[in-house]
Amino acid sequence: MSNDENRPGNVSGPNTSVITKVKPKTKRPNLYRVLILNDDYTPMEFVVHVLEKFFNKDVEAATKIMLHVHHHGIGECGVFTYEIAETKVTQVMDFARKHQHPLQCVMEKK
Ligand code: TYC
Repeated sequence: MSNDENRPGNVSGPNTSVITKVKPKTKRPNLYRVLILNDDYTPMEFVVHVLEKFFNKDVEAATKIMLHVHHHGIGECGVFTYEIAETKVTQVMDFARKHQHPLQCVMEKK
């Protein structure tokens, strides 16, 4: 018996088709917020410079974020995929350390 149609296991019978659904496989990446923390020592102008240099903010946007952090303790610099966020955090921490400022930068999953 070589004909599948006639095999006992075939519950679908003749003239039937198996429809395989093609699933669109695009997955949204996990996103991470990059945040800076307030401290008492890092100069305001340095924080504005960091936001311009590493987060492509213009001076107005950078000043707004800096003042938000100054008043609220923490603020968002941007939202990125994991590797980009990690790179931003490293760049900011290295730059702050090089200039001997205690500025802290962290990332958190959205
Ligand atoms: N609080 C700092 C000051 O008064 C300014 C500052 C703002 C520092 C934001 C860090 O993430 C920061 N000089």
